[in-house]
Amino acid sequence: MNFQVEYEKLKGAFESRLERTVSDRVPSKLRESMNYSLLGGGKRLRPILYLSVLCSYGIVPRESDYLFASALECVHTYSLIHDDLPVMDNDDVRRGAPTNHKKYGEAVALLAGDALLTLAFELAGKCASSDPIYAEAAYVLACNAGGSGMVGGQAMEFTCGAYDEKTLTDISALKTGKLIEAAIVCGTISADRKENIGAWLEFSDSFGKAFQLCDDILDLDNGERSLAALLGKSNAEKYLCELTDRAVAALDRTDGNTEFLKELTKAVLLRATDGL
Ligand code: GRG
Repeated sequence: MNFQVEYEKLKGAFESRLERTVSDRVPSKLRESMNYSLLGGGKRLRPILYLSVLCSYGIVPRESDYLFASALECVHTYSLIHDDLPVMDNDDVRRGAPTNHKKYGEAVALLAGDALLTLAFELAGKCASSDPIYAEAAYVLACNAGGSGMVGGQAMEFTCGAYDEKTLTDISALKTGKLIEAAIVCGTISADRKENIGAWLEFSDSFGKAFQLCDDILDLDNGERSLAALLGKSNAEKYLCELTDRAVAALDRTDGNTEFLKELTKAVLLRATDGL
């Protein structure tokens, strides 16, 4: 298996569907703003994790799986647009280009985020109406994205006051970890392999922690509060390698063919040193 070839193939198959996700009925400025962020690059990590869980059990993703994968990417994209707004992180650049509000203004960017979040559940609902197995996946996505998941983590970051190791770990488990967990758990549900959920949750726990740590290490020069800054670069890198090993070991317990996921895990998590 050539990892890079397989990754580009899966990403390409996903993106060709994603291009058709935002309806022509959406008013043109709003549609442009939604597509600007939705189709403006990114690793497509959460959809690829979801689809790879299915593939690990020899399942060829159905059109409804691409729809569900798009729902995950819509939630991720909305979170980035809102996170960049002046009232949150106030960032001007994302993925090397102006942030959504810099290009379209704050009102349109806010609404593009709202519309993408709503679209995610329109897509998940469409999947559930074609096959009831997706109803549970939609429920998991909602739980992990909302106040007790990703949004809750973002809220904690703004309100917690103290930034010790435990608090930073708790914030990242929600803010970053919960959407990654949703991708993996929803893949397990759609594959009808809930008997393997324990191993997938272990994978997701280590992957989520390592993903945030890797992002922190890449961001160390920006002087932001983070676990990597607290641990120091070399300890953070050591811990990142440990978490990556744990994630890869968990994949061996899933009862699937996880060669691709192992390569993906190493490429994504060790990009602080290697690059993807
Ligand atoms: C609900 C407003 C709101 C925010 C939720 C996810 C989030 C919290 C904020 C986004 C900012 C951020 C840096 C989160 C940490 C997780 C992370 C590294 C996100 C970037 O994800 P990638 O690397 O992005 O998958 P690409 O560009 O590849 O899609």
